Amino acid sequence: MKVFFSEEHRRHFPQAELCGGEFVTPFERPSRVEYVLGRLNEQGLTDIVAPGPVDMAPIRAMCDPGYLDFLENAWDEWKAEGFAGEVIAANFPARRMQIFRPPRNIDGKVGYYSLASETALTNGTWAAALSSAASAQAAQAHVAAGAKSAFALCRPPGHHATADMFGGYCFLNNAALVAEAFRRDGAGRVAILDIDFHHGNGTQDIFFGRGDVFFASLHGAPEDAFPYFLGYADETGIGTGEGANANYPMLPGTAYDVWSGALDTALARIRAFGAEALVISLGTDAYKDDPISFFKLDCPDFLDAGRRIGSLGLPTVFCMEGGYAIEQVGINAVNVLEGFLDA
Ligand code: 6XA
Ligand code: ZN
Repeated sequence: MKVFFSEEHRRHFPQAELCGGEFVTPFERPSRVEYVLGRLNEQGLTDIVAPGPVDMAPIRAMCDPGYLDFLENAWDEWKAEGFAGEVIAANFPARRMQIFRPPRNIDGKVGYYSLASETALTNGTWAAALSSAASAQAAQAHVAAGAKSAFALCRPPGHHATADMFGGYCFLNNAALVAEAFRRDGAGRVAILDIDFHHGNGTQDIFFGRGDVFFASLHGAPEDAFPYFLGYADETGIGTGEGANANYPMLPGTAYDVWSGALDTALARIRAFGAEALVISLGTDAYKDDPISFFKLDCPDFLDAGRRIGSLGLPTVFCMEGGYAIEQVGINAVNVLEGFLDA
């Protein structure tokens, strides 16, 4: 399996994450990918290449122009305002406020264009987000050209990003870009399966009204887990998208016996949907020792999950999402890939 990866990810390395009322070193940090690269090499998955330049047209087609302009210029505007720290949202359009009027001031704009305040934006964030999207685009192009699968080692991740909001460490929705690219390349129906611990609210939001892209997510129940305000089982799609969204929220302490049941149900739905291509949002934070999650999957479970995904026999692009148990992020991510290849 070919791997697409850009060193440009290093340009996104905020010093601060707001967590539990403190500023901590972000869980989503550059060293995560070193562990994945190390494990890929250890296991002989050594065909690792840098993507070509990002293709902006699909990003512009997916995202709100004001949002892209914000991402590109936020750092400069923040500095011009005289703020000393990193770009962090502190003000949000809440219930019964003007939720569709972007303010002029950057302090207001950052809240308008975000869904949470843990994620800081820095000088190199835009470049890193574009390089992450470029890896996803290159992986998709590789599979569209005939390869059976590819791994986009994306950083920063993407599944929380909507067409007009960042948050949950995500800026551009890589998995959604891959799904749209498959559609453009002629796949009539595409499925996205999100196995990250957190609900893929961004991906769901982008395709909620669409019947051609099926979205399924296995995640911590929204009553208990970030992003808290989306991811319930009764969110099934709207309009022509009705029936093309499937959420599998699960409770604290969920282990592989229950999780794999949800996986099998999601895979059966994808098969029944008639997907011609598959995108996997590959987070490994369902792992038992993940510092910010509450599922109980163990390393071999990721291998088995990969096998089950591989049994669909679909052209597949894996996009890296979360996973913060730093020593195991590589083992678990690569286990999914090896299981898939083994199926
Ligand atoms: C913020 C938690 C963000 C989780 C981001 C993530 N308190 N998403 O891993 O998959
Ligand atoms: Zn996650």
